[in-house]
Amino acid sequence: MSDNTEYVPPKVWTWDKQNGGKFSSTNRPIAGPTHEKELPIGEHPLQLYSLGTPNGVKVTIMLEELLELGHAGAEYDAWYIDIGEGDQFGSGFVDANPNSKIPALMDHSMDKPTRIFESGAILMHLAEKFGAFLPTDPTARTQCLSWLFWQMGSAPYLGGGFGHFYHYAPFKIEYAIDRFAMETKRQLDVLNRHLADNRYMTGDDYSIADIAIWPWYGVLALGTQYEAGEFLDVKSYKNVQRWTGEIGTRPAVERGRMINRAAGDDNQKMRERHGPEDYVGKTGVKI
Ligand SMILES: N[C@@H](CCC(=O)N[C@@H](CS)C(=O)NCC(=O)O)C(=O)O
Repeated sequence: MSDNTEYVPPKVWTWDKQNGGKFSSTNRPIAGPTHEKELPIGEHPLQLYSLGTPNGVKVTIMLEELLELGHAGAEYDAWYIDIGEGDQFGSGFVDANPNSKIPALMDHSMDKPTRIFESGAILMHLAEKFGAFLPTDPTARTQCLSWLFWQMGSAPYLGGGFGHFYHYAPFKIEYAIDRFAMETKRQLDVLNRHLADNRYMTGDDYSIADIAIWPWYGVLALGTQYEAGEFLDVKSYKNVQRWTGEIGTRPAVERGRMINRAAGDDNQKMRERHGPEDYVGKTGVKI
């Protein structure tokens, strides 16, 4: 292993320089708004402020799944939050999520407009509101919530750990890549073993556990995330591959993945979403 011993941390860390990484122009060590900016509000009760990243896509897949089931009350407006430009630090967004991270949901159908932040909390809120994708049987429910919270705790090692140091960091640090590749592969093996005996994360029924895990680990298994498919040998996780393929072809998943995306093929992305008519002309979309 290469030896990287040049840096000696000072007694007290201070924010006196940018670290040169991809997110260095917006990352900062303090919370709160940097500027005044109200959030737009559309006509539907559910207003989503998000971006087409794995954490954002969890929520758009959930909303599309609810619409697919016929829950008209799940109609929503999805607004584009450009985290590269610092939109998450606008005053309106900070009111919706004091943690300044997408996704944030405002539910205007409650007694008073209510903010929900953290993608896991948003999935639970929607599942309970519409009585869908969260088992009611107490045993199945605990399993579903265990996997949901597993995702919340695990994905930062994949994204903030492996993805950051393998893909985004301005230089490669062998120690960091080894540490997080090891943990990411361990997590893939956790999923692979579980999916050997379970069609979905909670057994026979598709649930918010799958909806939370797929945008991270399913997309990783497709091989494109962080351009790390070969490096992590994702094809060897056969049960994850089977589950990834099955979920990836669900119409709601195909639609949910397009929303709040700015990059890529025009036929497979939309910056904002305000109604089903927005999908007209998009490749492969079934409404
Ligand atoms: N635990 C949060 C994580 C949300 C998160 O990390 N969002 C990222 C994009 S995927 C973000 O908004 N980053 C902006 C920033 O850190 O300034 C959740 O699940 O909602």
